[in-house]
Amino acid sequence: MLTIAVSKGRIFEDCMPLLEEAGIFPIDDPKTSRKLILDTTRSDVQLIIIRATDVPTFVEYGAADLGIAGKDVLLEHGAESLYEPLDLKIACCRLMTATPKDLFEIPKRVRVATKYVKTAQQYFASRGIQAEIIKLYGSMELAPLVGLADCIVDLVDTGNTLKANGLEPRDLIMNISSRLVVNKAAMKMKHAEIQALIEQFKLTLAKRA
Ligand code: PRT
Ligand code: MG
Repeated sequence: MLTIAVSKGRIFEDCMPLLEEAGIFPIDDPKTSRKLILDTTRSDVQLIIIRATDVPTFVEYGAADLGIAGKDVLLEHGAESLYEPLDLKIACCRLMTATPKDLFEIPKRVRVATKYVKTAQQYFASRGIQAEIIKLYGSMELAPLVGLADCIVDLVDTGNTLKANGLEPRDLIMNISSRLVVNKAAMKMKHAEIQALIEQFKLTLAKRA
């Protein structure tokens, strides 16, 4: 049995076509079902539905053999504990700094609100900027509006969320996409099955390119 960990939001939407090309259709509709373990049309594959940020944890501990997670989430988790064999090129966006529109110069000692603490720390350190990082779990855009921070680090897709809050994107930290991750022990123990799945995903991705 192969267990694949996926999250319910935008990654699920984007990864379904990939899974379907590999013959993996969930039997219950994840949109309406409350089940957290979904059987699929392949009797040797099940899906578990978890929070996006929990995917690397389940895969690291072997509770799932494989997972699909955003590079943003993987960077924060620390990648050493997982194999990352494939960039699935789905759920793409950019990790960026953003500030209020009328802020012309970022202060020498900048306060940054973000849920990406590690990545932000590394980014500002690499640029020699002294940053005080304030960890938030959501609604980062609010922080500069109420004086909690000068700047945020967040994901940007269309830019509409920033715009609606009087912010603008400044520097690109990294292009983000979702990756296939694999538990290290499973990669050895279930090598043939996992490799076959990776090859199938590669084929689908090649057809798209
Ligand atoms: O379940 P939970 O809410 O805890 O997890 P989650 O919010 O991380 O899940 P989800 O489904 O929202 O995001 C999962 C993954 O999708 C992320 O880890 C990213 O890798 C990827 N992704 C791609 C995005 C976006 N695009 C994106 N635009 N994740 C979030 N956003 C948010 C962004 O944080 C901001 O609030 O959308 C807003 C900006 O969008 P625009 O279009 O207004 O710029
Ligand atoms: Mg979300």
